[in-house]
Amino acid sequence: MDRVAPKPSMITMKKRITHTFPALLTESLTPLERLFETTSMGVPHIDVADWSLEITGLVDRPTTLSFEDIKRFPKREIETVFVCSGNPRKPTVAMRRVANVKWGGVELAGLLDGLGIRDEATHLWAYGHDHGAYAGVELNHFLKDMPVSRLHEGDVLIAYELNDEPLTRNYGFPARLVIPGYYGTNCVKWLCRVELADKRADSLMTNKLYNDPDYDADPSGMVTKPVWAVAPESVFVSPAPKTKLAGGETEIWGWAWSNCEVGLAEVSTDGGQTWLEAALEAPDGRAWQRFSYVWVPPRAGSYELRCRTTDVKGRGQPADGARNSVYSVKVTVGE
Ligand SMILES: Nc1nc2c(c(=O)[nH]1)N[C@H]1C(S)=C(S)[C@@H](COP(=O)(O)O)O[C@H]1N2
Ligand SMILES: [Mo]
Repeated sequence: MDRVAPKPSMITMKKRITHTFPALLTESLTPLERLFETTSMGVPHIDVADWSLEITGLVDRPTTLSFEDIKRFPKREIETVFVCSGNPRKPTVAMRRVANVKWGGVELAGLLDGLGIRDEATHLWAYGHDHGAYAGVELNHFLKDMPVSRLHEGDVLIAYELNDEPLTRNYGFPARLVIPGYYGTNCVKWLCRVELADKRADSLMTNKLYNDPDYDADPSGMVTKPVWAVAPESVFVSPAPKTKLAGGETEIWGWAWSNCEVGLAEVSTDGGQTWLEAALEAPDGRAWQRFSYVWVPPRAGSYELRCRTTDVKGRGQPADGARNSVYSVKVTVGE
C-alpha cells in the first residue's frame, strides 16, 4: 500500500497498550485517566494548522477539508461503549479492554452528502497518519475499512472531542473516526483520508488480521468475517477479583453491552451451574447498561461469580474461547 498523505514524523515509534481492570470502571462515563489506549505503531506528530482530511475515491466531487472546515459542521455528541477487540493475533482471548465514553464530532454521512458517492461504492477506507512496523510488516498507514451501508444510521463520526475535551495526542488528535457499536480497532486515530471503494481494503489491519472464522457461513471455518460489530459482553465491577466479603447482603454489579441494546443480564454464584436474572438498567443508545444483583451468600467459603448477557437480538456470550466469553471473579466469604 502506498503512502497517500504527507508522511508525518512520529513522536514515538512504540506500540503502547494500556489497560484498566474492570473493577476500576466504577463510573458510568469512564474518565479519561481510566480509558485504555491501543496504539499499534506509535504516535504521529500532527500540527493542526497543517492537518487536513481528504475525501476521495468513488465520489464525483473529491474534496479536502481543514480542521476549521470540519468544525463548521454541526457538532453531534454520542455516548457509547468503546471496546478493544483484543490482540488480533489471539482473537479467542478475552482482554476486557472496555470503557464508556462520550464522543463529539461531525457526522461523516453529512460531510459526504453532496459529494456524489457513486452507487458502486460499497466500502469506506479510513487511513490514519501513523506508520511503522506491526507484526514484522511495514505499514505506510494504519488502514481500516467499513461497509458504506453502516453510514446510513447517521451516527458515524469524525470525532474531535472525547468526554467534552479536545482529543488528546494519544487518542487521535486532531480527529478520528468513530463507529458506535464497532470494535475500537475500526475507529482510526489521526485520520488523514477517507476513500470510497468498491471492495475491501487490502492491508494487514483489514483483510489479514482482524478477521474471524464465520462458522455460520461455513462450519469448516474457512470463510471469515471482519471484526466490525461488537459482540455481547459483560463484566463485574464489584466485587473485584479475590475480594474477601464479610458475609450478609452484598450487591454484585457490573456493565453489559453489545452492538445493540442488551435485554438480559444474568449472574451465577456457583461457577456457572445455575443462573439468576439480574436487575438491568434501561438502555440508552449504545451506552453500556448497569446490571446488579443482591446476593446473600448461603455460607462462608470460596465462590466463583460469573456474569453473562443476552442482547435484544438474542445473541449471548460463549462460556469460553472467545473475545467475549463469560467473565468470572473468585471471591471468598468470611464467617
Ligand atoms: N491510526 C490508528 N488508529 C487506531 C489504532 C492505531 O494503532 N492507529 N489502534 C486501534 C485500536 S486496536 C483500538 S482498540 C482503538 C483504541 O483507541 P484508544 O487508544 O483511543 O483507546 O484505536 C484504534 N485506532
Ligand atoms: Mo484494539
